[in-house]
Amino acid sequence: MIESFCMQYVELVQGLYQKPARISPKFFYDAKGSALFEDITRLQAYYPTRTEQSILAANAPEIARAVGANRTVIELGAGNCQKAIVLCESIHPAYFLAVDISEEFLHDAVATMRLSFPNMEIQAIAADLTSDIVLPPSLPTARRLVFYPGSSIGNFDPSQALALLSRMRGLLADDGALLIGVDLVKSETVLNAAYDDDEGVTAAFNLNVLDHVNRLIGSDFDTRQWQHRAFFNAEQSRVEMHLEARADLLVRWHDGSRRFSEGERIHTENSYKYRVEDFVDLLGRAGLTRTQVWTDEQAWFAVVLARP
Ligand code: AVI
Repeated sequence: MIESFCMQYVELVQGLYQKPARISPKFFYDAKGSALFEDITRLQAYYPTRTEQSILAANAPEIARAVGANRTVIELGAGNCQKAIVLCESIHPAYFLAVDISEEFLHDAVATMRLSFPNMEIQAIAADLTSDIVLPPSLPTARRLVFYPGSSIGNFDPSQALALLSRMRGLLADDGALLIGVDLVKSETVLNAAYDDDEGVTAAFNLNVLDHVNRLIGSDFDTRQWQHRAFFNAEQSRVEMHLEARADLLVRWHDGSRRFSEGERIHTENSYKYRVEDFVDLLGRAGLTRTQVWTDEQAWFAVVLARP
C-alpha cells in the first residue's frame, strides 16, 4: 500500500517536471472522476459508449455463438460492469472477474452483478493495467475470455497498447479469447465534439484530475486557473486532452514546485483512433488473430474477437 503510494508520488512528480508536463489518464478515476466519466458516457456528443452497446446488442446471438458458453470472463477496466451485464446475459459464463483501478467503484458494480447473476461465481480485484495483472489463484485457466470494452485500449500509446495486448494474451490458454472494443478514425468534427462537449462534462472530468493530484501529492493546483483543451491530432491519429494555464502561475507540492506560463499545458490524455486493419496488425504482433469484427452502420466503432 505504502509502496504503491510512493510509486504514484514519484510518477506524478516526474510527470509534472517534464516539458510539457504530463499526468497519466489513470489518475482521472477517483470516485468523482469515475462518476463524471459515467456522465460522459451518457452525453449525446460522446458516441463511443452507446455505439459499442448497440453493436453488442445487435449482434448478441452471433457473438454468443462465436464465444461459446461456460467461459471465465475477465473484464478489464470493468467500471460499472454495465457492458458485462449485457454480455453475460447472452454468453452465460461460469465465472466473472471484474478488474478495475478504482476500488471504490468496483465494490458497487460487483454488488449489482451479483444481483443480476446469483448463480455465477463473481470476484473483483483492483489493479493498474499498466503493470502486471495478477489474477486470483482460484480463477480457472481454461476457457478464459478477456473482455476489454469501451476502447480503453485507445488510451495507451501504440507501444504500451502492444505491451498490454501481449499481457492479455499471456492470461489466455489456447482455448482463450479476447473481445475488445476499438474506436475508429472518423470526422474531426465528431471527434472534437465528443471530447469537448457543450455541457462542459468532459472539461469537469479533465479538471478533476488536479484535485485528485492535490490529494495524492499535497499540491496546490487551483482548478479555476486551468482550462480544458481537447482536439484531434490527425498525424498521430489521436484525440489529445490537455489542461492549459489561464495565467502565469506557480504550483507547489510537498518537496517541489513548478512554474507554468500562461498558455502552457499539461498533457492529460491521448485517445487513439484506429483503422480496423491497423488494429488487427497490432493484435497480430501481440500473438492474437482476429476471428471476427462487428461494427455499426457508420463504421465509427468496432468490436473485435481475437484468439491466440
Ligand atoms: C476511458 N476512455 C476510453 C475514454 C476515451 O474516450 O478515451 C476516456 C475519456 N476521455 C474523455 N472522454 C472520455
